[in-house]
Amino acid sequence: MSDDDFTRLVEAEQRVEPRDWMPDGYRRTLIRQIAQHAHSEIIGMQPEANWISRAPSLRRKAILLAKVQDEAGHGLYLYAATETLGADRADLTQKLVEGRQKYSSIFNYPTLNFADVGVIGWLVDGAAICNQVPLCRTSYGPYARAMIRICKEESFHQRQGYELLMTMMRGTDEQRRMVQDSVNRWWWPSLMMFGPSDAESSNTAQSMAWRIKRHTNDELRQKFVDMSVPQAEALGVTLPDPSLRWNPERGHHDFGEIDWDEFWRVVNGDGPCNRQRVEHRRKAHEDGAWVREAATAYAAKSASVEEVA
Ligand code: FAQ
Repeated sequence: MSDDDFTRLVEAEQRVEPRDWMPDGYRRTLIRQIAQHAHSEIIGMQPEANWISRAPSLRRKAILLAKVQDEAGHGLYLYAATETLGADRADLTQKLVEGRQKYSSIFNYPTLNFADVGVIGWLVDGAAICNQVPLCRTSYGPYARAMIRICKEESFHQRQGYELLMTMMRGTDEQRRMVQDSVNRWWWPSLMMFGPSDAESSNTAQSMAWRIKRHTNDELRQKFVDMSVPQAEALGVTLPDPSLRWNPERGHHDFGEIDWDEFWRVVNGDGPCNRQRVEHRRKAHEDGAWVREAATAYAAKSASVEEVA
C-alpha cells in the first residue's frame, strides 16, 4: 500500500488497526501524541494528590482519591495503546524522566488551596474533554477505543469539580474569594492546554490529514471559551480576561492573547513546578522497581508451574 492509498483509506473514515500497514510518520506521530497524553495523565495525578491528606471531609477525600486513581487508569490504557504501535512502556517512562518527551503544560502549576481541586475538575478536565471527545473518532482504533472510556470518566470528573465549586460559592466570603483566586490562576493555563495557535502548530496539518486530529487547536480552544463563559456566570465568578466578550458577528466570544512566551517556557521545562513534577515521577518509578521485579518473578514462576502441570 502507498502513502496515498493510506490517506484515501483514512479519508473514507476507515479505522486503522495495529496489524494494518501504516506510514512510519503516522506511527511516529501517534506514539508521540499518545505517549505525551499518557505522561500527562500520570504527571497530572500530582497536583491534586497534594490535597488528598488535607481534604476537608471524608466525602471529599474519597472523591479525590477515586479521581486521582482514575487518572492513573487513563495513563495505563494509553501506554497500552502505544504498545500496540510497537513502543515500549519502560522506554517511554525513561524518556519522560529524562525530559526527552513532553507532557501537558497545565500540570506544571502549583495547587495552592482546596478550591484548586474544584477548578482543576471544572476547567482542566473541561478542557481535556473538549480536546478528547473528538479523539473518540480518531483514525487509530486502539486510541479511539481508549478515549471512549476516558471521556466517560473525565465528564464525571468535571461535574464533581463544578459541584465542589458550587458548594464553596454557597459558603462564606472567604470560600468565594478562594474560588475566584483559583479561577484567576488556572484560566490562562487551561487555554494553553490546547497547544500553540494554528499558525504555530507544527503537527496539525498532517495530523488532520491522517484524521488523528479532527479539529485544530484554535477551533477547540474557541469551543472551550464559549462553553466556559455561561458556566462561570452560573457559578458567579469572573474570568480574568478584560477582552472577553460575545461577538455576534462571529457567533463566538472574542478573547485576549495568550502569553505565548509563558507557554513555551513551561512546555520547554521552565514552568513553576516542572522540576518538582519530573523528579517526583523519577523517584516514584525508582521506588516501584521492586514491585516490577516481584511481578516479573511471579509471572515467570506461574508460567513454569503451568508448564509442569
Ligand atoms: N503542553 O503541533 P502541535 C488531562 C507540544 S490530559 C505541552 O500543536 P499536536 C487529563 C506538542 O506535543 C492533557 N506540550 O502538537 C487530566 C508538540 O510537540 P513536539 C493532555 C504541548 O500534538 C485532567 C509541540 O508542542 N491531553 O488533562 C502542549 O498536534 C486533570 C507543537 O504542538 C492530551 O495530550 C501543551 N499544552 O497538538 C489529568 C490530548 N501543546 O512535536 C489529570 C491529546 C502542544 O515538538 C487531571 N493530545 N504541545 O514534540 C492532543 O490533542 C495534541 O497532542 C495537542 C497538541 C492538542 C495537545
